[in-house]
Amino acid sequence: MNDLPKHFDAAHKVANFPSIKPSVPERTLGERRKFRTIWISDVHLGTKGCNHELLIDFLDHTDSDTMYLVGDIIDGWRLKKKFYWPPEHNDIVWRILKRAKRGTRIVYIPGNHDEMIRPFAGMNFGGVEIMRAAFHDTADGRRLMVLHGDEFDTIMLAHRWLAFVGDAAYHVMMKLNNWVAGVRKRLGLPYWSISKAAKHKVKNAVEFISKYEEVVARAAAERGVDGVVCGHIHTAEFRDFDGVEYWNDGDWVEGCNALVEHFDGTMEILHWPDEVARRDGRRNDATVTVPEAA
Ligand SMILES: [Mn+2]
Repeated sequence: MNDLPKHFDAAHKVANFPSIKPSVPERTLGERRKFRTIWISDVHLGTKGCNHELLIDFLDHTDSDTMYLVGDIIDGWRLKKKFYWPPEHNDIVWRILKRAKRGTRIVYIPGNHDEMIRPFAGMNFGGVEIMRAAFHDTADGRRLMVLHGDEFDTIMLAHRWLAFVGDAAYHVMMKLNNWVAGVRKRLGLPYWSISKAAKHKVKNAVEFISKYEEVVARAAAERGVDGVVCGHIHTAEFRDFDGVEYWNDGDWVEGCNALVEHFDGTMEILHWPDEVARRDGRRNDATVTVPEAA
């Protein structure tokens, strides 16, 4: 109950946008990479698992005509248990609202962790359209169904409590993940996700993911669309099921991925830690070549 004033404080800060300034200032160095569409999901704001540093970096270096927030953006399940909301999480909300203000169409499709926002489907908050699912037409005329994806998660539908147990185990793993990431950072090693590595080694998890992808693609085929974009299972992937495209935009807890559509309709999964490494590499090359040129 002592957490209530803090809840109000966060809501108050968001409501007072844009008079407030983000704690991490927007980086406006260089050109933003422009895309027709960006999809991100499974940000899990309100948890320590959220990699806000990389997400802020992503938001400051990209732009798009349309941006889909494909669910589990805010982790209401975690927030209910323990209120955790560092200033950087406000900064992410601030940047999304700022995008809407600059003219990006923002569509927010709540997931299972932010299901408390689902009843607001059809409403618009500060330029953010809340929808239960969406249909996206690509520049080259493909029609994609966009949804979070928990709808296909039979384990969650049948045994909801199991999902909560899984959620607790998952957060123990995330704590370990953060610790390893911190140590690696201090040693100057690139970001690497322990849970992502573990998930790929666990046979059942791999089988589950594979089955999930097939079920989602089949549902899309039944709807007569060319493909589907979802999130939920924290595994960025593209698969082709007899001409039906399955795209998963990944997450910002483990992989730190975004799905983008270029202006010609080509789609690409961006692995942001790699993009940052490439950018830093180029920057180092530039500082090396300057004295040679002079
Ligand atoms: Mn989910």
